[in-house]
Amino acid sequence: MTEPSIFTRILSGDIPGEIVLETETVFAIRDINPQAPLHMLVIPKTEQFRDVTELAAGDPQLLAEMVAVAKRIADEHANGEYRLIFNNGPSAAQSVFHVHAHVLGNLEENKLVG
Ligand code: D5M
Repeated sequence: MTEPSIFTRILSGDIPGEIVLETETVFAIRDINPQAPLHMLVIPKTEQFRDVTELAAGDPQLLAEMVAVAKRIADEHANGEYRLIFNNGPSAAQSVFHVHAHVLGNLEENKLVG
């Protein structure tokens, strides 16, 4: 059996992490290395999808749920506007192969990261 991902370990309470929002199918945490004043990760509870390409093909409804949760985060922690980033593959800076969306907000004008 493969090891649970770092995100699954946070969800199960195996390692510390503040879950800021949770639905039946997804949860959100603050990124440990924030790249913007608001930087959260929206993560499906299942780790069966490595990246958004697999997720979109395998469970588009779950992808839609991730986007809805990203919007809720932006409404609660920013002004409703947000950047949504999926890194796909090691050469595109993906380091955790349990699909997750980066939600960035409260960016200063003309200072967009990445
Ligand atoms: O994004 C993986 C992201 O996961 C990266 O921005 C750091 C974040 N990370 C890693 N470990 C933790 C813990 N323990 N808490 C919160 N955030 C974490 P990627 O797109 O795969 O590069």
